Amino acid sequence: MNGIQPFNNDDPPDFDGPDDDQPHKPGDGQEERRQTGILLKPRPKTKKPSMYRVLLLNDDYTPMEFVVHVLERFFNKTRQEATDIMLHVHRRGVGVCGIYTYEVAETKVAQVMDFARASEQPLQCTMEKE
Ligand code: TYC
Repeated sequence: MNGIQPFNNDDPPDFDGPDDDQPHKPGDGQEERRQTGILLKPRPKTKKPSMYRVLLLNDDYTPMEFVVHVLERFFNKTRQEATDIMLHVHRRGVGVCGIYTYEVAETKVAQVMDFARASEQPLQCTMEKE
């Protein structure tokens, strides 16, 4: 197989006349009929969303237990996972809490920053495109 799927006879193609080879505008749904004259079965156009890493930054003041609590509460980590991530951030300066779509990542960052501020901790949380 060459990966090209012609329409079968149950699903007759509708030629739209002798000017079928006319140029067309991008996005008009005609892309699959260009050049070859072979009609390809149109696939629904789905796009994977871009993903974003939510990062915690180390500082010298925020208690380790507070960071572990943040990871459990906002990132649904177990105590062991949270401890591992916290220690990674403590030692390396930065670490990944989770990877989310833009809106979810943005919400997590805001939740952590609000909670840290309300708790008078300097903990910093940010996000970056994957
Ligand atoms: N370095 C902090 C301490 O020694 C602990 C800490 C870990 C702070 C991770 C922030 O994102 C952080 N108390």
